[in-house]
Amino acid sequence: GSSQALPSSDSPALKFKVVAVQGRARSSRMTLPHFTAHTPMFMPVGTQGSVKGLTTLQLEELNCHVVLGNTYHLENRPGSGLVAEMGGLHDFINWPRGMLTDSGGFQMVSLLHLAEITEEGVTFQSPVDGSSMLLTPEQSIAVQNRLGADIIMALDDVVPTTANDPGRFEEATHRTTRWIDRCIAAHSRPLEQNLFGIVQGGLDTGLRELSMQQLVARDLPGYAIGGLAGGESKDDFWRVVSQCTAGLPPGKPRYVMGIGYPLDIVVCSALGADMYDSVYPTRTARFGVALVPEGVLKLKNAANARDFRPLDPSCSCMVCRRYSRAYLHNVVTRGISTAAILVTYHNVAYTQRLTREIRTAIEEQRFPEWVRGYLKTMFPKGD
Ligand code: PRF
Ligand code: ZN
Repeated sequence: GSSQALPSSDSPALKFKVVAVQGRARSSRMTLPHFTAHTPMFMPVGTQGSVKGLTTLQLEELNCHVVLGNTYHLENRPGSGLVAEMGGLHDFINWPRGMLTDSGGFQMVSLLHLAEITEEGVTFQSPVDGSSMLLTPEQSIAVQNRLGADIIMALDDVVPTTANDPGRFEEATHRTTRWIDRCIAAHSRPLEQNLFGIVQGGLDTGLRELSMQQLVARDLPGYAIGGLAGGESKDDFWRVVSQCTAGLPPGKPRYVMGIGYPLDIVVCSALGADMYDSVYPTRTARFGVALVPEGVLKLKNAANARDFRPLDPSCSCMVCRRYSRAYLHNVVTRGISTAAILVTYHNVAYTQRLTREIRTAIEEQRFPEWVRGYLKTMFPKGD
């Protein structure tokens, strides 16, 4: 309600100000060195330094506030040394707004077959030439300091939630805490870059609580909730997000890593989360799948061949204003490279509109009604 004081924080390189609260959901402004982002926000992923299918001019046109890069991939090619010589990631890719780099922690899971984890760090076998790269907390931060993103992520020990090994989750939780201290000590640009800690602990309430307490005690500019979106049940996922958003400081940004399904963005925002990233909207576009208010539209389906409507009649993006489903079906099924570009453009427009609507609904104190409308469109039969 309007009577309660709105939470905020003032870190050297990040000012966070909640501007409206409804229930546990909040809308906020996050001032970073390169841009003031509005949250809840979705950050498209440009693992290698560019969002596949989109130019940075298009990302600006789509009003994206922050894009993601990845330490492990960028260090492999072209290398943080070269990026630093080019003036840092912002200048290298010519993106004037916010950037966030992930630490490489997640690649322990996504590239598990190439990774070996010890107390020292993670050793990756290069998929390019077979050589090995040791990514320690110190190395990850040094690379991220050279890349120069507004937000950099701690190296965490990530265990897939589907692993059936309580001992391993406990080890990873404590190691993530030991590594955050090595990350903090290694961070050489705290006045220009914000180091976020990542809560781990799998699906265990006690481990999550411990991880949170230890990170919050370090008084970082922001916190991420890691280790989710890896195949756990929705009930487990929502329970852990709910526990973490309730336990993290109200005046600091909360980032749920790896979240990109529109429904998850809505639910996590209702639980008080602020930031999301995922390859889902852009990757699914390259498979010819468009995000629409009713769910997804598979452009390969023959039913689209004679459908003259736009992808989403309620979307005002460049693609929906200019092209029909019939045309998009044609370019998708024939594998024309424009297809991926057009569907990616729409899907990013969709996620940006979704988060903008969430923010506006919270600011206008009609978020519950907005959620009901959203669910009614996506699940018309009430299932
Ligand atoms: N840690 C890091 N990056 C991530 C995750 C994580 O836990 C996830 C969630 N599984 C996505 N990206 N460093
Ligand atoms: Zn559109």
